[in-house]
Amino acid sequence: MSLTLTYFPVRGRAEVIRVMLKDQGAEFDEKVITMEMWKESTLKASCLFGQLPILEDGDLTLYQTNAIRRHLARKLGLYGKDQREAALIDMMDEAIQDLLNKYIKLMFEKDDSGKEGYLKALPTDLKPFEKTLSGDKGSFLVGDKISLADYALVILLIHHQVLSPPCLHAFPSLQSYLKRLCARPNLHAYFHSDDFKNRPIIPGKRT
Ligand code: GTS
Repeated sequence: MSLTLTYFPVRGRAEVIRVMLKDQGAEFDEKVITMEMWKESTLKASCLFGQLPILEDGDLTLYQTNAIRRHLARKLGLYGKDQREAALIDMMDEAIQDLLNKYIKLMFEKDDSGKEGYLKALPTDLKPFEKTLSGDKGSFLVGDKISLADYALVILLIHHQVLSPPCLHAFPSLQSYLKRLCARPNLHAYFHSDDFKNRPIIPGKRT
C-alpha cells in the first residue's frame, strides 16, 4: 500500500494514526505542513473540510481523523474478529474519544485554570477502562488482538502521564496494560525514537 499522511509538525490528532502504522510496521510517507506553509499555500482551500490531517491511500484521499483510523483499521485487521467485537471496539473507541475531546479542549485553553478541575474528574473518566482491563480479561480492550481502540487509549494515556505523572497510580490494570503495549517491539522503538520524542504534543508551552 502507498500511504501518505499530511499533518502539522506536532503529534496532535495524527499521532494515533502514526502509532497504529508504526506498530503494524506499515510503510508510510509524511508531509509536514508548518503553520507558515498552511497560511501561505492553497492547501487549506484544497482540503474538503479545510483541515488536516489527510491520508492518501493510493488514489483514495481521506479527511477526518476517525475516518482515517477506521479505514486503516479495516485494512490492517484491527477491527475485531467479527461484528460483535467490532461493535465493542466502536463502543470503547467512542468513550476514548469523549475523554480525548475533553483533553484537546484543555490543551487549547489559554491558561492552566481548567487543569485542576480536569484532573479531579480524571479518575472517574479512567475508571471504566480500568474495569474493562481488570481481572483475567485484560490484554486488550476487546478480544485477544490489538485494535483501533487500543492505539487511541495508549497514546491518550501517554499524554495524560505528561499532563500529570501520577495520574495512573490508582489504576493498576491501566498501568500494566500501558506497560505491556509500550513494550511491543515496534512501539517500543517508536516511543524511544527522536522522531516521537521531538514532536510536540501540540504547539506551545504544554508539550
Ligand atoms: N474533525 C477533524 C479531524 O478529526 O480530522 C478536525 C481536524 C482539525 O481540527 N484540524 C486542525 C486544523 O486543520 C488541526 S488540529 O486541531 O488537529 O491541531 N486546523 C487548521 C485550520 O485552518 O482549521
